[in-house]
Amino acid sequence: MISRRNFMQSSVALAMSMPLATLVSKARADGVIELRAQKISKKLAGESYAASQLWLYNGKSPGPEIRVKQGQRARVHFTNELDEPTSIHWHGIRIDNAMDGVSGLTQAAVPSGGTFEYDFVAPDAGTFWYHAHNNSWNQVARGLYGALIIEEPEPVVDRDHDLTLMLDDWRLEDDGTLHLASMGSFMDWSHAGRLGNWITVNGTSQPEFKLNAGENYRLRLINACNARVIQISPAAINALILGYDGFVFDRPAQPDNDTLSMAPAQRVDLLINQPLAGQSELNDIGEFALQELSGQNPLSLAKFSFSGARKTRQQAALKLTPNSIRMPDLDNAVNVPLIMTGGAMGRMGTVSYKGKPLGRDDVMRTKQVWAFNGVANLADEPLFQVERGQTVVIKTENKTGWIHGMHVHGHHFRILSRQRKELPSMHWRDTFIIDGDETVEIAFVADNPGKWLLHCHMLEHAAAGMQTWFEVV
Ligand SMILES: [Cu+2]
Repeated sequence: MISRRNFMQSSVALAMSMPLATLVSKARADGVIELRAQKISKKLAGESYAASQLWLYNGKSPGPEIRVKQGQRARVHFTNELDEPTSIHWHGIRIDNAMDGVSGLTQAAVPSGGTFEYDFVAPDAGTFWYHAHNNSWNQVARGLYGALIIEEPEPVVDRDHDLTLMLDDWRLEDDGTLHLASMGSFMDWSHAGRLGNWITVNGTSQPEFKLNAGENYRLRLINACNARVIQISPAAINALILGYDGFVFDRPAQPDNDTLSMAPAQRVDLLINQPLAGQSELNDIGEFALQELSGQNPLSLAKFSFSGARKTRQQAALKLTPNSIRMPDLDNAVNVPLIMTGGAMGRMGTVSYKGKPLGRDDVMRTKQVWAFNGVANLADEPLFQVERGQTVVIKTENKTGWIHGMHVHGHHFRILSRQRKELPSMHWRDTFIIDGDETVEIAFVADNPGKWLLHCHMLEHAAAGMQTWFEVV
């Protein structure tokens, strides 16, 4: 379905003039950034299609890109103009707990008409994002997200060469409107989550980026999909990898595999540098498409064309400065087992939900079909509680038949082992992929006090039971 739609769309999309980049937020004179969650009518699929009723920050899809220098204060005055409560989570930031934006855990949801002052300092530079964190499965699907870029004191590339690509898949009706009838469907919650049939990059379909040949560009890819694991091939576009989940490496790296998977909420920073077509033995393409490879047919996400005089790659050295973060002390770790169960064709065993056993008859009513360690959704007790500075190893065993993307709030971790696929364990992440029947171990220093969520970032899975929390005291 998706390939047909986006294929059909290509002729429409290319005829339109489209913004190439995300809109960057402008702070007020006092340095405060205004964000408003608003109900907006917007044409997602092109001018010849009907408009969708979306929920967007400042009326834009994606919301304004927020840029703050590393170590500097970010102040956001948030106003909720929706008809229901909401909150904002700053994804991947090792943030002050009170600012993490998880309604029901770190703050009360902001009521309709209410405001909230988000005020935090981001210790790490990199590619992050913000999104609604109350009924996220619904609010994010309707468009409540934007990029959050924490700038290095010394930028890796200048602003003209620093491109954000927020990727999202929307589920649209044939007339181009958001498919509302399937919002919250039990089918999605118990299977792969809400998958869309219409892919946008920075709110438009297949934008084209016109770049200078032979110069370094940083592409910040952010997967804002509710549930789709996006697959790309950095090698196919001669891209190097600069970092994952906001944390850059110490130098650009060759991709490990032909395809690179990005779970919902994961980010990948790429470096591209393309000589002119026919002018270099290195590569003979003057343009290429970044393709999404998870479906039956490759889909063009965005097109890049190169012009200018440079016949070879510019040799300007890139200076990458990795974020400073404490290494886990594996010899003195607290070990936490996390068993994932449930989902379609799976078993949950005996499950408790809100402190009571979940009977068979309750499943359809509560839509709780997934569990961590036999508990669906948040319980009164945390999964674990540790003292600040303690190294934690979480061994996650996925006993469901489904792939998941697990996100730890407030901390970055290292992946220690992965049974079936190689992942570069030497990199920091805030979200990890786990296949069906796979076991993944992660380790981190729990050095950020507060109550932190640990959940599947396939937002329907989280709503249907796949979330828990831990406490650092
Ligand atoms: Cu999941």
